[in-house]
Amino acid sequence: MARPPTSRSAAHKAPSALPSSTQSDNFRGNAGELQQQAGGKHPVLTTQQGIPVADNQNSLRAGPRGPALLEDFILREKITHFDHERIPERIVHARGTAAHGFFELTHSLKKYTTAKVLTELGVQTPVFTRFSTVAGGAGSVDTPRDVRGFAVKFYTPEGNWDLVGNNIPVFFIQDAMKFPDLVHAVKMEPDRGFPQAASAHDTFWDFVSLMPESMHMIMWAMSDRTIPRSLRMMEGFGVHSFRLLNAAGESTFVKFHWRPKLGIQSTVWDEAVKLQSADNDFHRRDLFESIEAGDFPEWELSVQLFTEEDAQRFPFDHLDPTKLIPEELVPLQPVGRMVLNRWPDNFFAETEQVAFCPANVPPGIDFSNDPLLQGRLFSYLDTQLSRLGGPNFAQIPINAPKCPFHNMQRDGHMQMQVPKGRVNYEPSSLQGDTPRASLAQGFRHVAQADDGVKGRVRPESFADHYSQARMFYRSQSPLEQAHMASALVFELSKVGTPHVREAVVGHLLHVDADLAQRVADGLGLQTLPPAPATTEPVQELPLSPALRIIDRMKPTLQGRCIGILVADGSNGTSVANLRKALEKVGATVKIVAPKVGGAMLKDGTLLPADGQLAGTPSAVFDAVASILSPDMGAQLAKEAAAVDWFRDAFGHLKAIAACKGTRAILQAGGIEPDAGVVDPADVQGFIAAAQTRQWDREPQVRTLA
Ligand code: HDD
Repeated sequence: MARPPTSRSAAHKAPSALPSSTQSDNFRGNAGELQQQAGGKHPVLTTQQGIPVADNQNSLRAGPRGPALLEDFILREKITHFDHERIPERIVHARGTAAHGFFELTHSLKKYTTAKVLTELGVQTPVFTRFSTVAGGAGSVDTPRDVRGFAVKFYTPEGNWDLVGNNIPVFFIQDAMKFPDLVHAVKMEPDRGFPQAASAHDTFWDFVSLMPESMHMIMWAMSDRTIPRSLRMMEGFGVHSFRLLNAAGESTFVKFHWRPKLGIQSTVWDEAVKLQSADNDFHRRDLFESIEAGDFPEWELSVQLFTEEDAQRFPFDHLDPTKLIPEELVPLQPVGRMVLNRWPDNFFAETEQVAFCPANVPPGIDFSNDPLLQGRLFSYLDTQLSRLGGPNFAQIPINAPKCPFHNMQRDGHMQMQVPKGRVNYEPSSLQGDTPRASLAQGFRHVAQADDGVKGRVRPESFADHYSQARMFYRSQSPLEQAHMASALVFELSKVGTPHVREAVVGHLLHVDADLAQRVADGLGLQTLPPAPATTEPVQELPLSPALRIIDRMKPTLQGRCIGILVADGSNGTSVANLRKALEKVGATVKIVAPKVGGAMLKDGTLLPADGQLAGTPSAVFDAVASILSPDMGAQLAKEAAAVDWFRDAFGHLKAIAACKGTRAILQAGGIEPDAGVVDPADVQGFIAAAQTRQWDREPQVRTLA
């Protein structure tokens, strides 16, 4: 076999692209010429120690075909750094998407708090907001059925305030003592390592069946809230009662609510499932694209304020995090808005390294005795010590306050500051510039008398596990109730252990007998299992229509995306007219074609495509349209991707604007056009239909429990 030349004279010809001063026997095959494409002025590549690097392609070797040398500090440093590029992912909320923005106060809460972020009108407080799924790992998909984290870091002039909430106003458990059990139960099962990012498995439902306090949150988890259409269309909740503290030392309880400007909207379950294959990054991409387009997501911050005396009159204990305060009971008062307007420069440095902690509150905000909150106050700092590698993570730019900060905390791993002077303790008399505590500006705690008997106790006022679960279920529209029943059937059908399935249905009997029956029927149970014993009677609480989603979907195309299918021979004028009309009312339009290079229109112009048909299923759109020649329509009617495009759009209750050429595809998909299927020439009709989902269609396309 012929071997490459090994003689020095043949092998060591320096590449001509190198300046003559760098040509030497030590360099060969430097691919400097490959790097000329970006243009601009490039700084010299260096090691971490600042040593300039001459060759970033070839490791140091004993001869061109010889072994690599240990001496190669450049190679070793590069590989060593790479080997340590990953840090432990969050045990929960590992998959996250974040953006920068600002919070602007519109109504001062001066009467209730001294916190400047809630009292100074018109000031834009910088924020960094991270949304997340809970159960899945960092590389899991965006659209499983799951609670979404909604964590906001306000960089206030009095230090960082982290409002670390969810898109659901209640939680599964009442006491932080149960959090590790809950998380172990919902994450992949420890012996088999699956399922990923899913609650539909035995361990989760086993835990739930033995923890009746989870039943209210289960109703939310099984509702359409956990399959949001977009991060921009989710509500957010601080969940717990917090306290506000005013200058006179008076305290008021507060609950925080975020409401999206685009309104709240969810997907349908089959769509969420298909999105998992269509686009793993569906939510992340949507947020990225909206911010890049200058279409900045916005939320209104509202508060519910109430006193201890008000709380005494509630038919539940507001310190129990499995309870919400219906807005019909304590109205929401809007106080400000949050706008997310800047995508992070670097995912790892910002989105991954950001560290939220519910204990981060500025003076004027304090905690309630909610036992779940009390446990959280400990957990986040603790987890960050190991996740971010030591006690100095607050110095990482994304975590550092944007106001001045000084203290005597010193040293430790990754210390980035170089404190000056002899004094690293307090009190001291040696230096005039050392930080001192300030009674006037410092954090004050609500002066509250607590003199209970020590014990591992649960208050009796936490014993009612079903009344609000019932209220939530019965407040939903019939269709949303059917979605919940179907979600329960889906999840429990993935549970292999019959007694677990039956135990959950037993709990449902306390929530709503009809719901229990529907789920039992869906599971094929021959008889209804017994309801577990309860210590408290289930109360008939007033219903809260504000908890629905379907009725509250905003009739707008803003924030929504329409796909238009075209192919060779499509009528360009029709496409342009439709696109213009849709964009005029705020929709984003994407062109889909059999080839990503685009379609050669009837008039001979090439219309580039945003997506290729086979890789851009209709699940990623809010409504679809098509403008096809009869020939192409007939051809595509034989194409599974095209037939699925329309069949799924129809099944996901989306409006369809289908030209005559498309009818063959609809026929192939067995679609019988209804009021939500219009002609693309009827632009206004299409816009009206696309602003909502075709809810009336649902019973025709799927059997709900
Ligand atoms: Fe938690 C992360 C929200 C209960 C312990 N939690 C985390 C995040 C959110 C929440 C949004 C992700 C923050 C980010 O984007 O980095 N958690 C909640 C809500 C809860 C809740 C709304 C109940 C009302 N959490 C809770 C309890 C405990 C924790 C009871 C422990 C006792 N949570 C953690 C954690 C995490 C976390 C393990 C994982 C990573 C991290 O904190 O930084 O410490």
